[in-house]
Amino acid sequence: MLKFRDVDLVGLASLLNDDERLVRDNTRAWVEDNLIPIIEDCAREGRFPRELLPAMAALGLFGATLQGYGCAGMSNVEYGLVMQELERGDSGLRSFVSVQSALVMFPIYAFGGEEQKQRWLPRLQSGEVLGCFGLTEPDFGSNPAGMRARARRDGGEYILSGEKMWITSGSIAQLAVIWARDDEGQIGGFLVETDRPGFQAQDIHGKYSLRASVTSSLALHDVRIPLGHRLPGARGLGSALQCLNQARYGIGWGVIGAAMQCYDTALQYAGFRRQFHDRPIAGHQLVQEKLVWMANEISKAQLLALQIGRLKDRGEAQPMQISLLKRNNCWMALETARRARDILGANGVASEYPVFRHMANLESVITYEGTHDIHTLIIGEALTGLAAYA
Ligand code: TGC
Ligand code: FAD
Repeated sequence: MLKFRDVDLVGLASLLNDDERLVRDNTRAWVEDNLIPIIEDCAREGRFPRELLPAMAALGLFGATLQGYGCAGMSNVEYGLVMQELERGDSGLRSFVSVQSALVMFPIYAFGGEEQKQRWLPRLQSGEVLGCFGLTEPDFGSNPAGMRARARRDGGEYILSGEKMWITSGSIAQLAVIWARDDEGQIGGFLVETDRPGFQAQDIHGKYSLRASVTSSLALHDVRIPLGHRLPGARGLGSALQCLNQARYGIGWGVIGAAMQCYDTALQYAGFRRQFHDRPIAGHQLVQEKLVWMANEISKAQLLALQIGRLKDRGEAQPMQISLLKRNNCWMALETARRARDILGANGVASEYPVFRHMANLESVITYEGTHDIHTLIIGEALTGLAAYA
């Protein structure tokens, strides 16, 4: 296995403070020692490395940006660097952390009552409870506003019914944040323990992507929950989309890690692989063009992520800017992985190198949390004032 060398052409490290560098280095060391040695086997076997969760909780990786309730209270830039290092290992483990933190703990923190926060946040932080986020349905992916899931009121309870599809961690979660329409037609967020009668989770098998991550479909057959399980501050689809802002931000950093790993692998490989007159392929102009493209785009992506992170830490990041980050960086990472795979020739399709796994993972990452084209339309709407979805 090739030893990773940092990718920093623009002196990004000099723009980070001591705490940020420390968080990055600690996470990097943990990923090197614990995730990278096992991840190829996990991906091949389609196994989520659950045994890593206690150590990740101890490192403060769950709900890392939240204050109190046992959470680490990291800045958004520190959190971004954590996501970068995790995804350098694998997008699947980063996905798990995104969901647990941004899509389960964040809505409870932002929209929950104090009793809900006290009950769930410390247990989610410690990894005792795992969560999932159910927004997408079989017929409503890019357009969640069309959702059919219902929460009917019946005395002191809600009765939830409907289907959710492509749900990360669905079958391993003890708690599901389910988005559904109430009797007035308003979309709300509901906390559903997954052992309640009528709740079913089934894993989606046969994925060629994110193989080390659990993805499930959920069926809710008249699942009864107390009225107090509704998130009181979640009002309408906008609240679900606010959670997506948090997750999309983390993805924008995470994919830089996958790209850095692919680029560095290709650079090292090109240095020792010789073709034509015993010349390293790195000495061929066309190979250099690919390496330069990757290094150039990674550098721009790093600066974009850091700037959006600084804005977020000041409470100034706009959803459109987060779309810019998610759209650009996922595209950059996927294109980097494809070029790296090309440079590795036949070895690019082998599991001896991490490139193909990253490339396949990134096909999901560019699709979930809003596809590339949906983010184009979000940015287009912000620029022109005209929505072009329909
Ligand atoms: P629209 O009318 O534009 O908006 C409805 C309300 O929401 C507000 N809003 C936002 N608020 C906060 N943050 C945002 N990013 C927001 N975007 C919109 C908006 O102001 C409005 O508020 P109000 O008060 O006026 O009601 O809604 P629309 O139905 O036209 O949809 C717009 C669109 C297409 C952008 C949205 O539906 C969208 O983003 N679609 C993409 C769906 C998506 O990203 N799904 C992700 C599912 S979760 C997932 O993939 C997890 S992967 C997990 C892993 O990492 O493993
Ligand atoms: P569609 O919406 O059917 O889109 C198909 C194609 O049509 C895309 O190219 C899209 O860009 C294009 N398209 C759609 N509408 C328009 C338009 N108006 N204009 C132009 N082009 C358009 N969801 C959750 O709720 N929770 C999760 O935990 C979760 N985890 C996931 C994990 C994985 C591995 C994957 C792959 C998905 C996950 N998702 C999750 C679902 C994900 O958010 C959706 O797949 C995504 O939002 C796209 O929806 P779709 O797959 O239904 O595609």
